Amino acid sequence: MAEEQTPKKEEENTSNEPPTLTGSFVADHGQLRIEGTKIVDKDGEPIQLRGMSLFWSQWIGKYYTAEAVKWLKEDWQCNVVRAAMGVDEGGDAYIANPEREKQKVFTVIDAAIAEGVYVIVDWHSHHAEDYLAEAKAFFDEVSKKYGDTPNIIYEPYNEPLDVSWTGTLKAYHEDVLASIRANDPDNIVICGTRTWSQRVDEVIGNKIDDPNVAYTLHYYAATHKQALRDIAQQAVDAGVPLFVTEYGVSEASGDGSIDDEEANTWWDFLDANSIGWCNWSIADKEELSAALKPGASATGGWTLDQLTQSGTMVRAEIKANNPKYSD
Ligand code: IDC
Repeated sequence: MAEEQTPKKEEENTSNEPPTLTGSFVADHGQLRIEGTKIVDKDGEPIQLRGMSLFWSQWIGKYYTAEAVKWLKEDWQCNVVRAAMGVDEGGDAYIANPEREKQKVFTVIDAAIAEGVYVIVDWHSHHAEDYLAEAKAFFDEVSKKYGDTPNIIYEPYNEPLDVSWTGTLKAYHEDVLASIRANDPDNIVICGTRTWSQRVDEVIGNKIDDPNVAYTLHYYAATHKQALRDIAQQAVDAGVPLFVTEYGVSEASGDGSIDDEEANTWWDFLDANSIGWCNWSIADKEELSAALKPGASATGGWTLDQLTQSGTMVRAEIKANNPKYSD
């Protein structure tokens, strides 16, 4: 499997290249919903989204541009992007500067709609239960503004720490979900679980009562391996729909080392279960999980030598699997 999945170099990839489609991915697939453990499109066909997560908006917000999203769709063939809006970290994120951070997210959403790709709106916090009122107001506004487009996917809590699902997290998600559902009856909401969104098994028998809720599984391939896949498989087997809104091919620190073999084992696992994903991250920070080398332009147009090892691997994986649409 891993061999088959290794994408060919671009210049060699001529005869097997899938045809270039016209229109856009969202024009073709439209309103998404959850059926069983899978995300299906407007025709009930399972679809697997693959794309990129942007970095914490307050720290590397420069890639929250229409041009970067356009490049990710055209050159990388992403069919989903994730806006990771920093909430509380560092003292200068959404809580301190709501208008500024919100506008970055709106820019990305507008671009995703224009490009016909799906967009995950992520409340990027490790302490979201401390900001429930702010989360409700934010998701109320986003769902009022964009809830009638099929592009939007909501992620109300990036990564809870050691917080109980039954005691705290489920209620948090239900509260935010109610704000969303008042405006948007059907778009998918993806909920985080305990221990950096790894304990999807704790949802078994205790799912949120809404047909279009999925649960986030986060992994970093050089740290999290078969034991975490076993947890994920257990959840899927028990009927819990999963989406990997964030993963890295590096260690969980976002740096350290890259594990190419585990990265491929994870991709095979996700493909086998039709689980969509976004990779961490579109950033030009000097760390191994960053896709771009320092100084890469805020408006896309990245040459292959401006991509890091991770960026090169992930772009190839996306291009080998996602359909290509013309400009
Ligand atoms: C990391 C960044 C790193 C930054 C750190 C701050 O890569 O540069 O210093 O955040 O906390 C996650 C988080 C994500 C992390 C990433 C890598 O969702 O915010 O980004 N990671 O550590 N969960 C597991 C790993």
